[in-house]
Amino acid sequence: MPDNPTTKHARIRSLEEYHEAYRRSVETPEQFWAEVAEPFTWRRKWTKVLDSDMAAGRNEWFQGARLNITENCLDRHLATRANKLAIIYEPNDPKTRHLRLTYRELHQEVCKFANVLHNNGVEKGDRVCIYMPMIPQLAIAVLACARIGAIHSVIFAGFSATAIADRVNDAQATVVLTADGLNRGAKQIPVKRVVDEALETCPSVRRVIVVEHLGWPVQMKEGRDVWYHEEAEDVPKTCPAEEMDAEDPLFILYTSGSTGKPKGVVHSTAGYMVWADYTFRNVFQIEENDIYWCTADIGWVTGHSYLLYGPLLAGSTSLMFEGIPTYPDAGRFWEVIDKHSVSIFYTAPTAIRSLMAAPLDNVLSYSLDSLRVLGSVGEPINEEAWYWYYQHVGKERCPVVDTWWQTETGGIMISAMAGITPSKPTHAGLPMPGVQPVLLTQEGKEIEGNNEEGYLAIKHSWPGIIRTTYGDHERAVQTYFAPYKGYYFTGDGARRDENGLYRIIGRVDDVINVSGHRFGTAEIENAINQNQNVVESAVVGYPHDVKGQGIYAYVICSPEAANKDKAHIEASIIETIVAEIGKIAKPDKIQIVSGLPKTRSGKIMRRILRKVAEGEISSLGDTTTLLDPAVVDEIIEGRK
Ligand code: 6R9
Repeated sequence: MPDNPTTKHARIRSLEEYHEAYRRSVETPEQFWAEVAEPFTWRRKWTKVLDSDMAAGRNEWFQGARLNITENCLDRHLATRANKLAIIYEPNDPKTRHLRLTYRELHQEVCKFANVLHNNGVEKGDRVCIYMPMIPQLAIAVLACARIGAIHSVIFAGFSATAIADRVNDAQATVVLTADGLNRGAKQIPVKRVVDEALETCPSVRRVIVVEHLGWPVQMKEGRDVWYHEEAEDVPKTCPAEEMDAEDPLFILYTSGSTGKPKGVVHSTAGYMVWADYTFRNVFQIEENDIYWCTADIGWVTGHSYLLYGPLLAGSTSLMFEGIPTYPDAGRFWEVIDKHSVSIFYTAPTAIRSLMAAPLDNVLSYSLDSLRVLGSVGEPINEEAWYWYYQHVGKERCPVVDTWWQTETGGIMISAMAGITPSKPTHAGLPMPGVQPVLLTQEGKEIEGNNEEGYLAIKHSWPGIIRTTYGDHERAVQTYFAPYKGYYFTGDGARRDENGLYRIIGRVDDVINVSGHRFGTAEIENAINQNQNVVESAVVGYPHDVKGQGIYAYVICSPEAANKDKAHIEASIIETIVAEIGKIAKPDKIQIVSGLPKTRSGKIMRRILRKVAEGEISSLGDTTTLLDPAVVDEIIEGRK
């Protein structure tokens, strides 16, 4: 048996080992991470493990090191795992054949795609936006960018043309990768057409490479658009990996914050790699023969770290699913698990809740014997969903890991390690080694002891920490590092129980989490305000049975709209939001109001709007400071 480099990686196998690793990671972080990083393939080793100034938002890990992440995801495994499956692709339609790619095949496909990118003028440091369905070419395209040192920015293929244009322009991308169309359940979506519309306002883009998926006719713009399969005809199956600096950006991923404009979260190469790999192997307690399935789309950070990079770095088999949980029926997830003998399953509470609503037979008619570990991510998991997942999917045999983290953290921060550290319903649990969570008062004082609640912040740098927001470092500083000096501020509130386990309560800022997707209330308001009928709007979240949070929009219409039919106005507002952001941001409720509760200084009192949306009208609190307290009565009256 040839020496397998990845078996040397630090792996925690007992609670004692966890405590020991945690202690070392806090007492001697540089030594700890140097040991963890040792077994990767480095072109050159680092000169300094960590150089960090949290207050300035400056975090550099493995300074001076040179590497390429795809050599660690692919080349490194060829000696021992060339014929092992790297990716299993399960298509939207169960009647369509699935596809499997071994590590050798994936390596070749990535090299080919990288050569196509090269031939189309893509160079190290260029930004490439990717708007593609969940098909193997998406994974291949992302890795191909990393192979040649281009910075990938994946845009979830549910975003609208306007949302694509915002992201492409912010990143100043020169190349866009897309497909002719995509399948989502019973629907088919002409993806290329959406890109065409977006690119009308994106002067930086000079090339679009189109992957054929549905075989649909598409319009190809002369001089700009090329078909991938034509470009790939004669390219070599090997491609040397570009040597990158540890801190060279690997990708940009746009995410919503409390301000109107989504920001481009930037992750770097070495730190992200070490973090994605370490957390993946330890949280899921990966074994060589696991078949691992993360249901997230690669358009979100979970897809980046735990569908693509984490599993491939660890040499695992990762399943990639094009479809949705309820197509052709609510048994699809369970059917796929049985079909491919999935042993580790990682999904979002919203998916669990939507499947709980279906008759239990949908899950009971599958054996699910292959399952060993269950994971949850994206939003707090309520107790009912936790137990349903544990009992009916895991058959009370599989530990549930509730993984708390964020786009900005690069990888899992607080979570049980399957079967090793405690897993308690609705609690994420203990921090990963290297993560030092604290609870802060609003004024920024650390709250000591257990059974306490506060603002969740992180005290020390960790390898996967956000490096900057693309093109605007000051914004990163203001958002994450300035609110509480010396800490990374998460925007979440949390509680620490009597045993020191963390429970995430939810956002403490103006971010709402709808089906595990983040939106800024201001972002949705900006979209609504584009509608010609609208003068002003205020958006809040409210508890929703399936989505976790629903979107409730209060809208003031223009005098000209007064005579229009309300249903017509609402439909038109929804249309605007779908065009500005995408279907995923559609409000659940729209209430047309004549005024909004404002303080004398003109600030909207969202607290009141939230209470009304939640139906808690008996506890509105003090409304006497309002400019016009009467609007509150009107809002209560017209409540949806
Ligand atoms: C990975 C991801 C981040 C926000 C985060 C928090 C919420 C994520 C959670 C969770 C409770 C969990 N969140 N995981 N809340 N328990 N296990 O989702 O990243 O899209 O950036 O969202 O999601 O509020 O701040 P992202």
